[in-house]
Amino acid sequence: MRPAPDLSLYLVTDTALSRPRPVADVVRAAVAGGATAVQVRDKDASRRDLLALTRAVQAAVAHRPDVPVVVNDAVDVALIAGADGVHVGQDDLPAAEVRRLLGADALLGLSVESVEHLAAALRLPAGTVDVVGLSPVWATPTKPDAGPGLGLDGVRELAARARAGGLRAVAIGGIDSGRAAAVAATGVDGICVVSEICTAADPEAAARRLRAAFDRAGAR
Ligand code: TZP
Ligand code: MG
Repeated sequence: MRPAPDLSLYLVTDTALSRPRPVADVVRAAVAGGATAVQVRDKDASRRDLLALTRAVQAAVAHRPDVPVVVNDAVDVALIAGADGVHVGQDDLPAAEVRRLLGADALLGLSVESVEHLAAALRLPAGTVDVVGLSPVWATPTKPDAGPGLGLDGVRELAARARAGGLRAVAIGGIDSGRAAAVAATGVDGICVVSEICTAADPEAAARRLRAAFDRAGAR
């Protein structure tokens, strides 16, 4: 059995939004504040730089083996770094192929933006995908091409379908501390956050606020 990590507050990194701070410093602070999982995401980085970034993030949370480090898209980088998992989108490598490469113990996430995407994920053999990222909850400047948003009702419906099919669900897009409780109340297993943490003057405090909002509303 794969361990089921706590995905309550899932930080997705952004190198540009973290500047001038190194991403690893933001990650360390966010985990101190209560982030429970980290995804290393940098669309502009070369594979070589993404590997270095992944290793820096792993080093920053080495004292917290309960906090998984997941790599966005790059299966090769995840394998080389010995990361805990990979997150892919609809246009990335197919989840079944990624699972085959990663083995049974890795955490595999898949972005879904519609009922159709989720239905396709649920048709995959059990154990292929662990968690779906419901995306986006709201339109967000962090990912301008992410679409108009599922809204809270959309997230609630998709989270229920995912859960009924044995998948965990996290939500991403436009989540800040003011909105975190409403998202938590939809029944998702976690909230994914980029800008609210990466642009915060105090990422530890930002993570603490988000985590408190999630725990209050989403406690299960
Ligand atoms: N996928 C869907 S929305 C998004 C990603 C990576 C960005 C979310 O960023 P923010 O700043 O938390 O809205
Ligand atoms: Mg992708």
